[in-house]
Amino acid sequence: LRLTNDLRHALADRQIWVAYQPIVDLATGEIRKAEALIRWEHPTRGLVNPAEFIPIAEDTGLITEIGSWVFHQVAEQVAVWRNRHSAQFQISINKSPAQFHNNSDKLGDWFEHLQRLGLPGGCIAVEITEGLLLDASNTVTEKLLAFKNAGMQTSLDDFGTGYSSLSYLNKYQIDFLKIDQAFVSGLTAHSTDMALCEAIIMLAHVLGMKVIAEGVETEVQRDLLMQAGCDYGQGYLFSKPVPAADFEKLFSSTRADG
Ligand code: G
Ligand code: G
Ligand code: MN
Ligand code: NA
Repeated sequence: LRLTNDLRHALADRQIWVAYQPIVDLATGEIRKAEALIRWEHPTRGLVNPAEFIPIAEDTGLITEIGSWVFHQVAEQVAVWRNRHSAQFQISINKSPAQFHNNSDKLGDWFEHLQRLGLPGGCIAVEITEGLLLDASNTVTEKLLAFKNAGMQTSLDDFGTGYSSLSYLNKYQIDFLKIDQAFVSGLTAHSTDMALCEAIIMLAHVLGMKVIAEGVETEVQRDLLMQAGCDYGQGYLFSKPVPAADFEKLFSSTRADG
């Protein structure tokens, strides 16, 4: 209850900030994208895990305000990095199923904000989870289509842990599959996880999707993923999620001129 009250003030008191984790083109080592991950620095508790406060935000409806703030923040950041570092740079934002079920997002305002910044929709990707596609009510479908119609891309997060059917992947024209870190952490040559990764990647490519492997922590994992044909990698091997100012430094330590 206390936390709920605190969350009401967190945005205005600037306790909430966005961390960015690089997404790397495995073939070249270049940073091509970033995932935006929200952080709450509570004045007395310290860093509160999103797993703890996102559900509170959803129950209280604060998620609308937070989601809108994240979108605006990310749009301004992607404009800067496109200018300075990489013309095709893209940042993905996470959206929980609850954000699709309520109708309070003013998507029109968000899209206008992009236009004011002179940004195409493709500078943003929206990460959703498999459960959302299973439960594709009209509101969900319309919202997903609104993002796609605005030129934004969509990523299926934590892939392999839920129950997506192939027809959903095709129907909603998902652009990226993110292989869940559970499949990456145990990756060794000739393992079941390796066979699974190869199969997922092949399938994704047949359906015209690119693949991002999550939780890449070792060079061995990275090399096996490359061998399996994976397009992008994300994980502690490249960097943990960091503040924007620290992310800037990652650009100069790798090449990013895509
Ligand atoms: O880095 P990590 O522990 O922070 O992320 C925890 C979870 O929080 C992830 O599952 C991620 O999808 C979720 N998350 C991070 N940022 C956001 C956000 O802006 N909105 C929503 N809905 N979820 C987020
Ligand atoms: O949105 P999603 O549920 O995919 O959130 C990604 C989560 O994975 C975040 O909590 C992020 O901090 C975490 N993460 C990112 N890279 C790594 C990694 O290499 N190893 C582990 N264990 N976790 C990671
Ligand atoms: Mn994610
Ligand atoms: Na994930």
